[in-house]
Amino acid sequence: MTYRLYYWPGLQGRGEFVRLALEDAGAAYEDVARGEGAKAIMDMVGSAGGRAPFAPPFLVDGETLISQTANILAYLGPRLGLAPPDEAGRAVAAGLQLTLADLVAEVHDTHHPIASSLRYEDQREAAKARSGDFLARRAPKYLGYFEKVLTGAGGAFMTAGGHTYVDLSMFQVLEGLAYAFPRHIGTNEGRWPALAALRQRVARRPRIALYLASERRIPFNETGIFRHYPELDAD
Ligand SMILES: N[C@@H](CCC(=O)N[C@@H](CS)C(=O)NCC(=O)O)C(=O)O
Repeated sequence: MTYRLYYWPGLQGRGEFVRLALEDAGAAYEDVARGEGAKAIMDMVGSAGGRAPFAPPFLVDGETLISQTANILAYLGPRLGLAPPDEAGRAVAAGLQLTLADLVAEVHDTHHPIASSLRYEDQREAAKARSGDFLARRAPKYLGYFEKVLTGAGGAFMTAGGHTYVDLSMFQVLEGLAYAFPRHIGTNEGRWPALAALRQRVARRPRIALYLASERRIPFNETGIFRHYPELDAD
């Protein structure tokens, strides 16, 4: 069965968390809107009636339509061999993924603190204030937390017992932060050595390394969640 992933074409965005899981597992999937355009998303939403998702990403698996990034990963994890084997472990993984989703939402708000519907240029001053607080307080709080989780789980994986979709998402967040805030991450990454090692470990996974070097990996850009605006970066 080929999974059908629906996400805006041209950006990594939240769709990337799902792509990384599918790629790491070597799963057959179609990145529908990259082939058919964004209209495919609208068409699917329009035809789904009461099952319509609020926003992409969403995944279609046969007759099943699943929305919300963390929920998609909770669904895919066991099917792709990327989840803890027991229910309690899967609940822990889901909690971590939802915490990553909270962080991702805060990253989005560094460049769009007032409204998603406004251009960045129209909220630049507020974005500077928001980014300053994010880098001074929120990013270290989240990263310090994930470092503690990682070391508490043995240092190699985010959940005890092995590699899961949470490791892939953690990798993506670290990559994204390094893209968006290179000065800040460059100055501070020594504070989170276990996370730095996880980032390298995931990048070296054979299917991930191939994916990252392929055209399927859309480069980070200023339409995604992790955007590089030099004026928002700080030591
Ligand atoms: N909590 C949702 C957020 C989904 C979301 O915000 N999707 C964005 C693209 S990354 C979108 O298209 N939003 C449209 C909207 O909120 O109106 C998730 O994690 O999947």
